[in-house]
Amino acid sequence: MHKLPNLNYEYDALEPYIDAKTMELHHSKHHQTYVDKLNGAIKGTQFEDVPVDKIIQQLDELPESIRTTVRNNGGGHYNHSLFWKMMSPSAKKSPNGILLSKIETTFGDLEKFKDKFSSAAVARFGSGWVWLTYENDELMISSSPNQDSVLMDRGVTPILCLDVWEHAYYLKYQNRRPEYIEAWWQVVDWQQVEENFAKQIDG
Ligand code: MN3
Repeated sequence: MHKLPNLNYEYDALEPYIDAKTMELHHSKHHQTYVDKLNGAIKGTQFEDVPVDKIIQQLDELPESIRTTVRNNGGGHYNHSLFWKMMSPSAKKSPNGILLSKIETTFGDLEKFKDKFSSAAVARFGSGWVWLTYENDELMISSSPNQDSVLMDRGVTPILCLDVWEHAYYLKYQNRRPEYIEAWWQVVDWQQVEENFAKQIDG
């Protein structure tokens, strides 16, 4: 049985950047629904006890009748579980060390990196996610539709991710996705991003 992970902070902790009502609905309703639907789909199959990151990398092995449900809801569970951890009210405001130097050699500087990542987030049509990954010794920005991910597509664990589904911002920002993205940078926990990056260069 997959379970909704607890947040490391209260629903109102990311105010004013991400409002409490959005956080509550996003976590306790949207994410919970992905978990419930995933559990419902794999109940009684051999995949019942397989970790979600493994399931979404072997979608082709699932019975066709549940494949799309697991893709969408397993993807949703995996993506949101990462996303919550990359935000914090006491966020470290910027990266340093190896990650910062890699950002500088790849994108010029931190601001240019943020601009490029934000542009990818604005450009993602409809619902989806934006990713920072480390692939073939290079930092890379990409995006995916729906609840797909770089893990699902290419077996790569994201270093940083951003949810650009309307449910992530509509209550506070309505159709103003760029404002949501700008605010979100204020709560990105660079400590966590550095840890995610360190795991990639070690592995
Ligand atoms: Mn979401």
